[in-house]
Amino acid sequence: MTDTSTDSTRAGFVALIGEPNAGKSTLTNAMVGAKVSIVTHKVQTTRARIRGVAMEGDSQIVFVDTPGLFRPRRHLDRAMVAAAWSGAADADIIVLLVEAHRGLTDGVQAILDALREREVDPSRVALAINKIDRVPRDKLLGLTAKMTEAFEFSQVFMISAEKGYGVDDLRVWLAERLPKGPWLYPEDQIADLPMRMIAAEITREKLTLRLHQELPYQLTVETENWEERKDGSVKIDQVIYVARDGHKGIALGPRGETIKQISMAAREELAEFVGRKVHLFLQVKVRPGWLEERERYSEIGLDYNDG
Ligand SMILES: Nc1nc2c(ncn2[C@@H]2O[C@H](COP(=O)(O)OP(=O)(O)OP(=O)(O)O)[C@@H](O)[C@H]2O)c(=O)[nH]1
Ligand SMILES: [Mg+2]
Repeated sequence: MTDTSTDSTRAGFVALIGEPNAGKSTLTNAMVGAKVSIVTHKVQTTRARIRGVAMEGDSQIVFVDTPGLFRPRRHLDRAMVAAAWSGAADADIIVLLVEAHRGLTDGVQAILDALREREVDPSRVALAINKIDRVPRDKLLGLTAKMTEAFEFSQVFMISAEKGYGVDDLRVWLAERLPKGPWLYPEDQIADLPMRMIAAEITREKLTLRLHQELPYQLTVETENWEERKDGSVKIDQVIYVARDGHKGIALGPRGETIKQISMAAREELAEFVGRKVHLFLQVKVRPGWLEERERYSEIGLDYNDG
């Protein structure tokens, strides 16, 4: 007897690419129906490829959230951009996200040029004009015309990842176009990032939301210890590495108020994520060279050599 589950099932990878802040992580979470990738109002939030798994009918869609594409300056930037392009290269379908209110920016044009340079087959590239809740309807027609003139997208979608508009249509369309084959993950799995990395990302989100200016870009979070306790709770120890002495004081805040607030916010979300009580212990360490350390990169899920 043949295994019927593989006869009708489809599965594959869909890479979400775009400029920083386009809404890739918001869309990933909307597709998965749970928060698997952190979101902030700041650019360059996502640092590595994050996979989120969504089911649509008989199709399993593995969304690959990627770091934003921009002109990199630092070592870390270059490794992030390389990770994004490699996510796109491995994908069955690429969805380019652009912001409705910003339109065809120089940054978007650079991405279109790069797609062509890399000889990516346009038939596997769709366009999603995101944040349509921010612009009047009539503006969208002009933008669509401009975008389709600039690149031969196989399909154009108008969505609001945040409000959920158009998200179902996009998911159905993607599901139908994935190759036939068995599912790649168990049906109930939603992400494939290790727990300790997700935990570090949650803390980094709270730091990014709370701290100002350059600091969030110059820190990294690592989960050092994860201990399941007999009473059912979890004890998590994390280290926040900052690049400069002065940054430590800012992260801690007066009388440690800032880090306390951050810790509370992170602990609350972690508890929700693991469904248990969480004891979170944060430590801030100054490590001037971390942006050039191979080991820090692999902790984030990046390849140091790509920098
Ligand atoms: N108004 C509006 N805001 C949105 C929408 N989608 C995302 N945002 C907001 O845009 C900001 C950036 O969203 P992210 O999902 O972090 O963007 P990203 O593309 O993953 O950004 P990077 O990881 O930095 O590349 C956040 O403040 C989101 O709340 C949308 O449909 N409408
Ligand atoms: Mg992101």
